[in-house]
Amino acid sequence: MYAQLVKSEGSKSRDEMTPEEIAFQDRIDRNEKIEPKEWMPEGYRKTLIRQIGQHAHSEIVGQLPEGNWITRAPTLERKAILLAKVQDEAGHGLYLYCAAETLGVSRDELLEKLHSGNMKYSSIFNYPTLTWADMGAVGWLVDGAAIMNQVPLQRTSYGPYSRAMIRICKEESFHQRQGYDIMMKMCAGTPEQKAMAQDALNRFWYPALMMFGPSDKDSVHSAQSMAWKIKMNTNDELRQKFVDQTVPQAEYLGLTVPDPDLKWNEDKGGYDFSEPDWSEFFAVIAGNGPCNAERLGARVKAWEDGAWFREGLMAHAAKAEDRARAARHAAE
Ligand code: BYC
Repeated sequence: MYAQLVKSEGSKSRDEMTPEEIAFQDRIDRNEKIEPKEWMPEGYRKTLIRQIGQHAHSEIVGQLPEGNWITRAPTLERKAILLAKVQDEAGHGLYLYCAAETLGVSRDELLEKLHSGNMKYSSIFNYPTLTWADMGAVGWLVDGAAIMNQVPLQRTSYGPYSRAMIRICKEESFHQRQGYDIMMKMCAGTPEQKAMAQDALNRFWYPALMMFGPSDKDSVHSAQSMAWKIKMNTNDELRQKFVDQTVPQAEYLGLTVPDPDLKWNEDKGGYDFSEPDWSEFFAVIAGNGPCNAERLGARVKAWEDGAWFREGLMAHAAKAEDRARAARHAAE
């Protein structure tokens, strides 16, 4: 698959590379990590800023659909767990913004691009969370898909990104398990609770499949990103692994995956399944999903509401700096 992609989309061949680019590619091929101050092709730096930045934004925007349920969690224990999960996501966003900053872009620049609609975040967060069962489905499916994508990224070629992913993946597995635990409780509950769990699966199944990005034939960046080991797998490879892992989990819950064409394929050793509606995916990433305006509006409002605090911090830092300078002069 990788060879096919490289061929069809043509990342640079060795003949087209400069000596510096060849030396860089050789380091990647030897699985050496690239560190911030080292030489890198401009395209590598830009691709990383795009992917890490989008990933950071996804974590921060991803807090919103779940944050919505903190005040309505059914028990004190569920509330504490959900609160911890949503806080973890803020932490993930911050590690990732820091990793992006090592590439020479500031957090403010990245946020400005998010707020002006010039940078994306994961399509999944543009869907509403309508019931408590959605907290189960989000943890089980959305965090499950995120882990499937992020575990290989622990081996990504850029050192700061790879190290951030190691820590994030540890926390993501707790997130996935808490979601599945909610689903188990709902499915062992009343018929109404089980119906809520089924409804949540029905609504989140295809949006979760879309998280892996467009099918390989429509993926613009995969070939070059895989040659640079910024991405370790194609979108379709990870989507297939996710389906193969998740279907038995749905069966264990006694739920039905909303795909009449889902069928085990003995020859390929995996499930055949229906593709998501790609026109819906492209509409969502173009800004026209069910909750795009609400999500972006919430982030812009949070940024504007926090202006007084950022200004206060800067004023405090400037005063502290002035005092330190005066103390240094007095000591001389
Ligand atoms: N949503 O050439 P392609 C999480 C864009 S959430 C929006 O295949 P690439 C979490 C893509 O950016 C998960 N946009 O792109 C869980 C490109 O547009 P641009 C966040 C998408 O980059 C719970 C265009 O489509 N994870 O962690 O090679 C709570 C063509 O696509 C999506 C990451 O970000 C999408 N689903 O592959 C809180 C993981 N898919 O940029 C948080 C790191 C594609 O040219 N990212 N697009 O305008 C990746 O692994 C890759 O960037 C992707 C896409 C697999 C997502």
